Amino acid sequence: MTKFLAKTDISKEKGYSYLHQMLLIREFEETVEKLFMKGKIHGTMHLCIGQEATAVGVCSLLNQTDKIITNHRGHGHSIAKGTNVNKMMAELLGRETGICQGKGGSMHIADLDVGNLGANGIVAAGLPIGVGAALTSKMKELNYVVVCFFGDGATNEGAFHESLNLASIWDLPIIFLCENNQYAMSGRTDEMFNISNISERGGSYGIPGITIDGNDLFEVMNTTKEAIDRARDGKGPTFIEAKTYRWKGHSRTDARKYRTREEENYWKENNDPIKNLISVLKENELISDNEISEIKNTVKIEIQKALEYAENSPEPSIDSLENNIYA
Ligand SMILES: Cc1ncc(C[n+]2csc(CCOP(=O)(O)OP(=O)(O)O)c2C)c(N)n1
Ligand SMILES: [Mg+2]
Repeated sequence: MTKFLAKTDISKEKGYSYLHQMLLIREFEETVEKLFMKGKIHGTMHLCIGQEATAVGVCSLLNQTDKIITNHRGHGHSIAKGTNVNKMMAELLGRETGICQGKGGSMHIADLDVGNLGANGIVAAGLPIGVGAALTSKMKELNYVVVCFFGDGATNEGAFHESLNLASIWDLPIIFLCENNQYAMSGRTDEMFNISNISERGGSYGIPGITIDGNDLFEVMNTTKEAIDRARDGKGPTFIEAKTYRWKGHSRTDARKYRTREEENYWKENNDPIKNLISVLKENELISDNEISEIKNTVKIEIQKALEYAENSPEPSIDSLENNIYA
């Protein structure tokens, strides 16, 4: 799928900032993967390498008071919504300075100060929570919108269907953002669905559904912008299916026997969201090779500093073991 991206009229500063955010996410993910392989991070983790355009495209359009809720593959969404990378790194390394005091780990990163309602390890469980947050916004007239990120696999769960229906009948200010990365663990979407576009499911609930190239930052932004406007105008939810590709295995120890290396390379070479953005910025003379190298160096330093911050932080004390436990 070689893509030709349309000309855009974004400013140089904005282009620079989108690229910075996308490279920051990739550098974060590549770094935590290495740390994981060295045994420095416990539990499991799900990397979003190859899916950076959805996170950045959507979150760059949200205000601080708008909310996101994410799933198990949520590092990129959190970074794009403004969660501090030092605190995220400390969380992954189980340190007291982590965003959840080092007790939550990769699948529980939440940061209410920036409107990040958090990740969730239960597939599709974020959707009803997002619907609840959107209902609060409507009932209390808080005027924030909610974006709920989830995967293709989540759309075969009951919670997905219940959530879309409720959001629709109540005209809630929510955007359902499905990152269709072609796989749910080892299950290919073409084996798990008898429809070619999951967005068709929106129609069953009276919700506009649209399928887009999730690796094209500008397509993500244009579509999300319309959905946000609809939500803010009280016109209810939108269901966006962003087609993308999960570059890495599902989680830590996945040998990826269910797909070929050729398929992976095809996506990396032909539809890498970062390469796509760079080509648009260059086509429009909004960035030079020197500036790209400068951003790459900056993100390396930022993530290196995050790692130093985490490694120099203490582990949670035994005394804090029972803090924040409610049941
Ligand atoms: C209710 C539930 N069922 C199964 C699992 C195990 N599980 C974790 S992630 C995952 C696949 C999810 O696929 P998708 O929603 O497409 O997200 P992706 O991993 O591709 O980002 C499964 C089955 C779970 N965590 N929760
Ligand atoms: Mg998936």
